Amino acid sequence: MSDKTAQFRRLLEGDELEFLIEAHNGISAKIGEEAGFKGLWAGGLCMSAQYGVRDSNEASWTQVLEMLEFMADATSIPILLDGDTGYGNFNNVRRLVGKLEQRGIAAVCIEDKLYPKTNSFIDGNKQQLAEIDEFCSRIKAGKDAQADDAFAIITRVEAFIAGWGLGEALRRAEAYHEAGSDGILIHSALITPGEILAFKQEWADRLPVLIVPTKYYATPTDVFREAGFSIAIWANHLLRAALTAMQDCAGTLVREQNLLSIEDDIAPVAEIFRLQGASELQDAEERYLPRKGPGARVIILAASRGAALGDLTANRPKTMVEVRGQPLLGHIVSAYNAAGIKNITVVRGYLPDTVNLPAMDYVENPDYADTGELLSLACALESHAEDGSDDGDLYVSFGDVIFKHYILDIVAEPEDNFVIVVDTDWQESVNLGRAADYVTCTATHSRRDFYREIYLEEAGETIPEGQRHGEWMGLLKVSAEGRPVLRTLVAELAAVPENRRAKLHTLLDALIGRGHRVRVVYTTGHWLDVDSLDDILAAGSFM
Ligand code: SPV
Ligand code: MG
Repeated sequence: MSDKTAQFRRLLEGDELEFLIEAHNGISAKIGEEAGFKGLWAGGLCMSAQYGVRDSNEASWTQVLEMLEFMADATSIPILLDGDTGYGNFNNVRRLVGKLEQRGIAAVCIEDKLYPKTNSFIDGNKQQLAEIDEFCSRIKAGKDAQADDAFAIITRVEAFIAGWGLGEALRRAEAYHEAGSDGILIHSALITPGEILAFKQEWADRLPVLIVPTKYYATPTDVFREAGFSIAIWANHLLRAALTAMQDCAGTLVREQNLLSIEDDIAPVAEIFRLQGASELQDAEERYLPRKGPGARVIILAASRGAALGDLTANRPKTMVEVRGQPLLGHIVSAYNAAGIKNITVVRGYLPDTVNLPAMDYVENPDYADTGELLSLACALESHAEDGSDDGDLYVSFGDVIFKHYILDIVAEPEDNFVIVVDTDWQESVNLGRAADYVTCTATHSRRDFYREIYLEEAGETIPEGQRHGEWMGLLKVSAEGRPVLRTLVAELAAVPENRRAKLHTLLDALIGRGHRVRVVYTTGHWLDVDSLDDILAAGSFM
């Protein structure tokens, strides 16, 4: 027995009058639960309306099922589905019951009409009722299909709606009772409760009775309580409240073309996040993505123009040149975001205002035109020094180097204080004729010895061909412990006038010179340094 079916049984069979509130999607279901309701009515009228279609089985039953799953996932109280006619005959009802149980729905209500039905308040007396025997076969098949004994099938008597009177209503209710129904929903379209009270008086307590007081809403609730009804369903009120609010808001915005007069009257965006449970995801990210630590940061060095790209960088720096509809910087940021790293600082220089992607920090290197990467890094580190948050890894990346996401996984793994990624396909860069940061390491790349820990011995553009073990792809990871070391060393190096135009391999060599170990992880390709128009074309197919 699931908890929700048991909860619904208690509402149905308890002595008190209980209430269900209509809900039509995940968020309205959650709102109903938070307000204090002990159960939800997934009404056909409002479920169809939220899809923008009529309550005439225009939405398929599986579309209803999909929405029910979101509602059940969002809440811990039972849901009674308004299952219309059961969407067909006995066979459709059995399948429906099985599927509802699978999706955590506690109960279903089926009404004694024919598929496709229409809403009871639209020409009710023209509506055709099902044959009693045929309807009973739907109930029996549904009851036989349920796996959980506590799952409830409520049967809805439409005799009053169709204008057939009390005798027919009682006759039908009795037949449905015998067929195995767990409760009777007696419906009426009158504005007074006469019909439902008459029914309840005759019916007494043979089965619990549910009502939908949409039309006879003026009736004091104590009248229902005293008559002994089991459940009153407020069947459409959340949707109606939402409609009025949405119409007011939309109308005001069309008229005023300004948000000021509505802002204080509508829920803040933070309320949407709260209802969605955004904070739970943030907690989970901390639990499941611990690797890079909450303080993981990225510095992207993107100050230079990239004059070799000609007109493409006349109005923006290289990092903002688009490849496949997104600037290079956007591709780089996406790779970090995908690894759960969102704290990103970009060092700008050339045309800084054009480097303006959202959700990151910017630092300027005003001397970008005659300084190198080392000085740009110094600018970023100085700005970071102020916030003192060295509690996660630091990644240093170039604004013109794009790479496959997995590169971040391989560089994240080693726990050394300094880790770089080295491409063993370094011959490629010789062919392209561009400057490259070659490296010599403690061992060459070997498939057989892939688990071996390899460290950097030297980095630079002038390492002779015979001593090159690969090309540094420009990615450096520094551990939380290594970050203060890095900051001190970069500040020291940046203060030396000869280092004004220094590239970052100067830093790697200085680290080794001071006795720090720089761990190397090898890769074969899977990154691209965008230096020329040919590279731009290559980048298109690379992404
Ligand atoms: C619904 O809410 O879809 C109902 C109740 O079936 S009524 O609209 O009153 O028919
Ligand atoms: Mg309905």
